[in-house]
Amino acid sequence: SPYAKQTYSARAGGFSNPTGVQLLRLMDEKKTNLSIAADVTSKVELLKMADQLGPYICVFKTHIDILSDYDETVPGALQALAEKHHFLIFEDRKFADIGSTVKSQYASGIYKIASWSHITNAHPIPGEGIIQGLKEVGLPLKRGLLLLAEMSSKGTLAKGEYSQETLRMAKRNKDFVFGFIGQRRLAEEGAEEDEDFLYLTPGVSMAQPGDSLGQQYRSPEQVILESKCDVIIVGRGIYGAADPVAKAIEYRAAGWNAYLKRTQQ
Ligand code: 5FU
Repeated sequence: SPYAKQTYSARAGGFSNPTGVQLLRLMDEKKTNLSIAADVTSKVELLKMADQLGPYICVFKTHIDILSDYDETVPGALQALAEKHHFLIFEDRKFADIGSTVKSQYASGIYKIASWSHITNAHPIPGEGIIQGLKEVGLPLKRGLLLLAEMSSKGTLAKGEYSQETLRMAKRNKDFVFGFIGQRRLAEEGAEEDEDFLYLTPGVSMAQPGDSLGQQYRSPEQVILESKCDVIIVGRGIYGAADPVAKAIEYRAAGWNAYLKRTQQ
């Protein structure tokens, strides 16, 4: 891939979505390609994690609907920490319905995701209307969307032609879609990679091969160097450790060194 050899900030010019551009620049400025998957169930723990790990990450990934004590102070508090530590918020909502329904799910309900989350994601399974619907809400707010091209879990159906069509859908919607959740950089069958996207990759651990529920882990080097993805997403490998800050520093260094090697800076 010609893009994988370039620095993040040098690639920013090839992106039209403002959130994608912002993320690429912020990674080089902060020297981090680490995202934390903040899968905790209390708002105090969530905000503590954002404040403690904020200096080391580019993206703070949430599952807001697992909080058992969510209230409307949470988005404002998260946004303030995002400003303080210069990271982007990614609500890993995995929308998967028709365009008309996801519009309401994105803008409304209890969580009003579009109002506070810079990035969200969607399964391409319903077809392109899902992008259209989310775009009508998200683009006026300068938000960005990731499509789930592949998953980290055992037996995933998102592979082969499904992933290829996901790439084509993204190419037709570059104003809003700036990248993928995936396990490797994608190129169209038999063709050189002709358009740049960001690849954010979950299923990263330096300690475990997987969990008991089908999660499969790879190392930061495998993800960034071999598979040429851009951002490592780490959950239990960091917040499950005795000292999460020390672990975040380790993962950040591993991810960043792999990127330096890849770009040979
Ligand atoms: F799209 C995906 C995927 O393919 N695999 C994932 O693991 C998303 N995830 C999320 O990344 C998942 O919902 C968790 O929030 C996180 C991985 O957490 P872990 O603790 O590092 O396994």
